[in-house]
Amino acid sequence: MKKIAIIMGSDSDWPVVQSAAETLQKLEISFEARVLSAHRTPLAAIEFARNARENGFGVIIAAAGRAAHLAGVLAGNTTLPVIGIPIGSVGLGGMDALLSTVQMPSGIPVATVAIDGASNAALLAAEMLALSDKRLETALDQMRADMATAVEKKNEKLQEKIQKISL
Ligand code: RP5
Repeated sequence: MKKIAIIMGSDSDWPVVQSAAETLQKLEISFEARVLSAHRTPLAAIEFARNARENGFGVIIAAAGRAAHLAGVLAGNTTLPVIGIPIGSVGLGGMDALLSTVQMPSGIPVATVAIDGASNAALLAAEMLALSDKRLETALDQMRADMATAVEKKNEKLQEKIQKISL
């Protein structure tokens, strides 16, 4: 199976990005995570994107905050799917990163998840790889089934609480 790249603009993004790594680990998907910046290390970011397919990656997840050009710069240098995670930060609360990541010009797509939506970025990347991987498709189906069971249990607990109030 192809690997997933998790690229972040700064190590300060890791507390949010960590849940993407955890989700990929749960699904037993190989990944590499590293810091690369569209502004502070632009040439290294471009080189990474240009070689990513040849280096065995299938999807790139790119997380950045503030003037978040990382996902767009990577997407402009590869035809692998790029998923952007806008990181929330003090000041504009992540709206800056959201707009910088999502408003791509025609021809260079970035699939943008919610502000700090790291876990969904990992799930979307997994769904892309699952197009050609039956084991992963089954694992994703199981994850959805577990989620539905958890919601049913929460609802049962809520009903018990409501019954106690009305007694
Ligand atoms: C962005 O600037 C990074 O992705 C990070 O979210 C933000 C702040 O970076 P640091 O100053 O914490 O390194 O490029």
